[in-house]
Amino acid sequence: KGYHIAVLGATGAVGQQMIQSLEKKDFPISRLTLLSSARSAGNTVRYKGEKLTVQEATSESFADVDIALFSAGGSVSKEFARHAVAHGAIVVDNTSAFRMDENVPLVVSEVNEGDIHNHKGIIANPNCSTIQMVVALEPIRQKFGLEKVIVSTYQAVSGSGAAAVEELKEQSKAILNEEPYEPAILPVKGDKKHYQIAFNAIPQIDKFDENGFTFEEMKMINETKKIMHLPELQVAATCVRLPVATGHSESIYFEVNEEGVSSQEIKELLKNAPGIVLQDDPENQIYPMPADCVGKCDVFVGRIRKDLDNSKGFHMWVVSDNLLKGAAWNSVQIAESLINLGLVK
Ligand code: 11C
Repeated sequence: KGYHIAVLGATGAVGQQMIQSLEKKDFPISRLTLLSSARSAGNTVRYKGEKLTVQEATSESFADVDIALFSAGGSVSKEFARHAVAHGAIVVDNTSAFRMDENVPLVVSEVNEGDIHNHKGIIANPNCSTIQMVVALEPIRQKFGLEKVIVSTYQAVSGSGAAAVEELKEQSKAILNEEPYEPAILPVKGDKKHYQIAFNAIPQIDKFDENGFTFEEMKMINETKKIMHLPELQVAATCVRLPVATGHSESIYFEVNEEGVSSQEIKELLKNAPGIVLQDDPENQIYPMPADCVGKCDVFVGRIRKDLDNSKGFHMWVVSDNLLKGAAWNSVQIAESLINLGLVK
C-alpha cells in the first residue's frame, strides 16, 4: 500500500532533504504533494527521476493526505496544521510551534517511539541539537540511569537556514580577499546586531530568554526532559555557532545514577545502540567530525571518558548532520513509525 504524503516547505533546505530522505528510504508513496508559500510555488523538484511542481499551500491542500511533513517555519505550521488535521492528515511538524504542547508528542523514534500512540493529529520533531543528544543519552539512561547533563554545542550555520550558509561562504571569501563584508544574518536574523561568523565563534543561537539562556539552549533543556520522560533531570546548555556549513557537534558531560560504571561499558552500550555509530579510538585519532558526517543519517559518538573527579561523571563528543537526523530524516522516521504502528488509515 502506498500513502499520500505532503511536504510543506518543499523548496527549503530541510524540505529538500525530506524529499531526498523519502526517496532514500523508498517510502511507500502513492502520491507526493509538494507545497510552499506563493513565492516558491511553481518551482520544480525531482523525486525518483520525476519533476514535480510545487504548489502554493492553501487550506484545501490537505484533502486525502495521509501524512503531512511540515518544515516552513513556526507561523506557517500554526496556520496550516489545523487545516491538515481537519482533513484527516497526520502532521509531522519540524518547527518549534507545538513541541512543548502537552497534547503533542515530541518524538525521536530511537528514544520514545511509543509516545506516537498519544497523538491527536500532530507529532512534533525536536530541535536538531536536542535530537542527536537524546539518541546518545537514551541507551545510557536505560542501563545506568541519568542524573545530570551539561552540554556545550558547536553548531553549523545551516541550522540557521540556507541564507546563513551563503553568508558564511561570501564572508569567508571577502575576508580572504581583504574586502569589506557587512554581516546581515547571524547570529539571529532580525536581532539588533549581526556578527562575523567566518573565522569566529558566536555564543548566541536564537534570541535571549530573560533567564540569561538563549531559546536554543532552553529548547535543549526542555525538549530533553520531555522526550526522555525525565522532568527532574538536571540539564544545562551553552549553544555556540561555528563557521561549519553542516553538522552539529556537542561536548556532553553526564552523570549516571550508579557507581562503578566504566567508560568501556558506556562504549559497548553505545556501539550496539540504534542509530549510533561509535567512532572512539584516541590512539588512532578516531573521533567524529562534522565534515565526515554530512549526508549521513546516524549519530556519531566518540571521546567517551570518565570524569577525573566525579565517579558517576562521563564526557562524550556527539556529531550528526543537523539537516538529516536533526530534521528531515527524523521526520521521515516518525512517518515510518506511524505506519509501522498501524496509526495511518
Ligand atoms: C539552529 N537548532 O541550529 C537550530 C535550528 O527549532 O527547529 C532549528 C530550529 C528549530 O540554529
